[in-house]
Amino acid sequence: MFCLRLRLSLKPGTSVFTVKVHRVHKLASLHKAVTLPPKKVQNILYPFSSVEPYLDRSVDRTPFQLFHPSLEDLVKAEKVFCPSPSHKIDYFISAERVVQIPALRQPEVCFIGRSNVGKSSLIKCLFALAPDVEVRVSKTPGHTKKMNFFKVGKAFTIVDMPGYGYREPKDFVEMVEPYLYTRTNLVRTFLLVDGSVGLQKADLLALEMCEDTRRPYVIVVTKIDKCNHGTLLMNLMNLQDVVNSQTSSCFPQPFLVSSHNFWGIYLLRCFIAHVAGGIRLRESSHS
Ligand SMILES: Nc1nc2c(ncn2[C@@H]2O[C@H](COP(=O)(O)OP(=O)(O)OP(=O)(O)O)[C@@H](O)[C@H]2O)c(=O)[nH]1
Ligand SMILES: [Mg+2]
Repeated sequence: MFCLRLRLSLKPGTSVFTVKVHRVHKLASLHKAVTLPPKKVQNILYPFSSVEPYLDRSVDRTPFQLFHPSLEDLVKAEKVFCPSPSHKIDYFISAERVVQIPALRQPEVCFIGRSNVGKSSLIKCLFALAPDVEVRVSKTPGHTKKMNFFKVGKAFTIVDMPGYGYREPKDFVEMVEPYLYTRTNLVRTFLLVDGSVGLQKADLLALEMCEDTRRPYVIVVTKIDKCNHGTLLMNLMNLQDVVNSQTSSCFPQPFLVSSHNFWGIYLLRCFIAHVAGGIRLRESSHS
């Protein structure tokens, strides 16, 4: 049911074999996460529950819990992110222009956001059960320069985009906009916003661009481990105001994540597997 914990790759060509060990993070899989104390399990699986008690009674909680799959569904979704010989998870291609990307029949999801918001880290975390997949992360903003495609078996493709804002590629718009507007198999765009700093001017422009495409998109709030509950809630409420008043294609529920401690990763895997991987969830799980 769950992946092997270690994978060894032997590099021939040298007199002594080099053994490369790719460790699977201890929280990569749900079966470890659910052994934590119950409150922690609740917060790691459904991170909104960690800030919900601090919300004013008058605030409607419904939009934050529209997608609330069962543990059984989360386990089902996790299998989609678990590689096997017949279900390989791997880097596919990088491109600077949409015309360079082969047309694919399987659905695609992409991750956009400011440089340094945590796009590559999030994808790496989603792929934590496939530690051989190389997703490059860096402290330096503007690290990802091209659109990087990763295949999840024959189920779907995930695209890691370069960031906008500080140190963005000078042809960012020429690279990303045509993709967002014309890629026919794109089923969801995930717009990442840093939860510790909230919506920035550049994010509002990105939001506008997503609205313009008239395609469904979802907001992911990153780095929730980095700030206190008060700051996170204030940024979250401001975000909800903008979503309510300025958007029509945005899914009303923001997904809260931390790639450093795996909060929200299982829920996001489940949402992606639901919208792109074709898994069927129990009736009550989804909006
Ligand atoms: N505290 C904290 N730091 C994070 C988290 N996710 C990413 N980071 C850090 O943020 C920095 C940028 O992460 P990346 O994943 O490379 O960001 P990116 O959005 O892909 O950046 P570009 O490719 O430059 O656009 C790295 O130092 C990460 O370790 C998180 O959930 N919590
Ligand atoms: Mg990146």
